[in-house]
Amino acid sequence: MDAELMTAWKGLRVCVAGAGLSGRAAARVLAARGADVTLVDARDDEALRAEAALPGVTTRLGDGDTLPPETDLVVTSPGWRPTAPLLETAAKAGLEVIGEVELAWRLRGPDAPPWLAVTGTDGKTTVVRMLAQMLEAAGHRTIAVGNVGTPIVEVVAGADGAGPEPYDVLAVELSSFQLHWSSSIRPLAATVLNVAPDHIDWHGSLEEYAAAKGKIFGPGTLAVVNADDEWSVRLGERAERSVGFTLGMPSPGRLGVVEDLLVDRAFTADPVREAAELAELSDVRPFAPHNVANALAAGALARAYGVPPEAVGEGLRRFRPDPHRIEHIATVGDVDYVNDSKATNPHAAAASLAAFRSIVWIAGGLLKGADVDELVLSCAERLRGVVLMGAERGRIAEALARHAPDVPVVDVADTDTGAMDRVVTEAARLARPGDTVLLAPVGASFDMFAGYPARGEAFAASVRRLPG
Ligand code: UMA
Repeated sequence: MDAELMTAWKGLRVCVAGAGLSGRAAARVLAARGADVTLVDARDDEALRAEAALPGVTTRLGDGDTLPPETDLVVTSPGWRPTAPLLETAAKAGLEVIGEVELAWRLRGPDAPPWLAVTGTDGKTTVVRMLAQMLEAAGHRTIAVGNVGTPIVEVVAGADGAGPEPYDVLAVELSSFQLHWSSSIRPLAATVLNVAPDHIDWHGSLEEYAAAKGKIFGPGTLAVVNADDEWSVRLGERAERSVGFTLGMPSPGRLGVVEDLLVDRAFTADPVREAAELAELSDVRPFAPHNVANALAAGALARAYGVPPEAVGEGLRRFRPDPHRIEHIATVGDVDYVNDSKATNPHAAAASLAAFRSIVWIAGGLLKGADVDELVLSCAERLRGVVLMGAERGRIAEALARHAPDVPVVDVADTDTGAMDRVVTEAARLARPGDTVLLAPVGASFDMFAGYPARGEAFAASVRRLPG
């Protein structure tokens, strides 16, 4: 590790806001560099006290609002809104506020691996995981990090002096929150997969949300643009260099689909005359149009790093989709039960609803400020019925009353542990042979569950309890 980098943080008084995954990783790394770290969280309970007890770190739990006196720098967790009192106090005092991703970038040494970065409303986690498989298939040492679950600062700092750098390249998932708090990152190549309304309550408007995503294109970054998504194109226009991907026939400079093949006309020696075959459409799992776009985005980033076409295809075949994403649970009485608990915004739910012909739709949860009218309009004709659950189900009910007044709607107000059983029983009652009962909630799960995986598991368990 660079001596200058090791000393730059010594004695610096840093307030780390948030003692979750991201904050604890930042605090640990900063303390190891000799910074004077205070880790702050509004929460205070035994579990957090145990998790936040880190060597060389002062913790202050139970007060997330007050900025510790004599702070030089604030490193915030992604979930903290810019309007949080502590962050507003810091901003008023002229202090710099950065996120853990920005911190990771600043901690990179001269031999640090480059970043291939992914953001977008939907598909981010799938794309970094596909990308990691493609890179590995080409023999590169890599890991999927960031919003996918492993704080990037942990990985970047892991290389500190001790032994050789363990990775050649990182597949980095970045959320709009993380990008909001980043200012100097320069991925080698990066993509904005798509932008649709989500997290509006955090960012204030769709424009602000999109602008945060656009920060992924640092100076010199090769922008990988989704030619079929208006926002992705618009944000890519600001980048110095770009290539595109599309579900249609690719023109030179793009990856796309020709008959049943995924092809590359951007990274070949002569994109005007030459196309490279990357994979077959049937290599994309689960097979749905939006997932073909994901595969093309991952392929473009891999190709930008020099992965050969065959390894892109091999990586795609090795990729195993996560549960809770258009996951087929069971067929009961000729009705398919599908779990897409991960569909936590209208854009993701629309992609999911577009994949089935006749649907009993299970929806509800926390809508995060999103509007659902357009979504309901787009699927109204294919709805056999709807079962609503969770905190903001009333808003979905209103949209259904406006745009699909003839579709039967069952409202389940329960929030106890048996609620999902009642939801699934009602859905089974509405379904006819050949239908799909689809959990594509639109809303986040935290009103009733610990997260979308817990909601998906509850759904799967209830389906398995159905008679027959
Ligand atoms: N807190 C306060 N005051 C506040 C807000 C939060 O004290 O005003 C505290 C909470 O009590 C909690 C901590 O801050 O203890 C939470 O921090 P956080 O919500 O930022 O979550 P982390 O555990 O640090 O996890 C974060 C990401 N979470 C969010 O962006 C909300 C994780 O993404 C990510 O995997 C992790 O860092 C590692 O990089 C999760 C996520 O939901 C999966 N992401 C959103 C998404 O994908 O839609 C963006």
